[in-house]
Amino acid sequence: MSAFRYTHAIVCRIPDSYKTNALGVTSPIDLPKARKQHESYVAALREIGLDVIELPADETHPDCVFVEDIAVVCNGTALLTRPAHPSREKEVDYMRSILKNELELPVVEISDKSATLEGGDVLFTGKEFFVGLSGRTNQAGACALASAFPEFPCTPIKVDNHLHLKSMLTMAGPDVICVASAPEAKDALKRIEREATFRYQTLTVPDTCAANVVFANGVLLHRSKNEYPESAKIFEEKLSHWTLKGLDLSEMEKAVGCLTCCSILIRKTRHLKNIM
Ligand code: CIR
Repeated sequence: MSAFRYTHAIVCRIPDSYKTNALGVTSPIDLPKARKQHESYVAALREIGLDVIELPADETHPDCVFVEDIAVVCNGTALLTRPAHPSREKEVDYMRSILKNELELPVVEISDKSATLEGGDVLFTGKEFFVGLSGRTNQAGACALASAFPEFPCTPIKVDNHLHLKSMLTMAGPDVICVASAPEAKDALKRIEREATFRYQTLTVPDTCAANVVFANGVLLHRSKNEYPESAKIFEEKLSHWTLKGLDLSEMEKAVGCLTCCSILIRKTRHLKNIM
């Protein structure tokens, strides 16, 4: 359980350039609505007791709201990633200063210039890492993750037809993987189950975007009943032992974003490394 206890979150406000220049936009973004949805997301993080660090909107980086991709923070260490897309490469510069100066975390950087790694491909179960090999993360990136966190097993998982591994599956509680019912998601889950060091229960939801949830401090943030009624019903039926909070995120989804992508969750303790 301690793996899903957090003290801080980093989020980033949405720039105007998000509407016109975010990557992978599928339909026109309603910017005021996007900002409202983001405000509700941030409020939900505050409600669960997190100290939220809100970075200012960065007009030069249209995708800056998707902070998850820029750093992986686990067990008292922050790993700065190497985003695959040139328009996102420099997002690490500001993040580096926040992690070092504001959060005073030890920051690890990836020296291998051939490596690409984005946080959306990094699934931490509390006991081990699975890292998606996708269009955004390569083998060298997966190796960099493994060497930054040598205390945990780290297994690469091939990602088909999706931006990231966590576009299809995420943790919905300790030892519970929430997975979409789509064939590629089921294939990714099979690969995970075959290679895993530990055993997990699974919860399947019909809507792929709804399989991306945030579990923190005993609260499950999931996509709202309004957006994905069938999946929301499953959360209500199967996970009623947690506090559930449904959120709208349609305007982030239009740029291939999801719930986990909008924050980096951090547990800060006085110790450099935690005993998990
Ligand atoms: C991108 O293509 O980089 C953004 N438009 C979406 C990033 C979503 N990130 C995530 O799922 N972790």
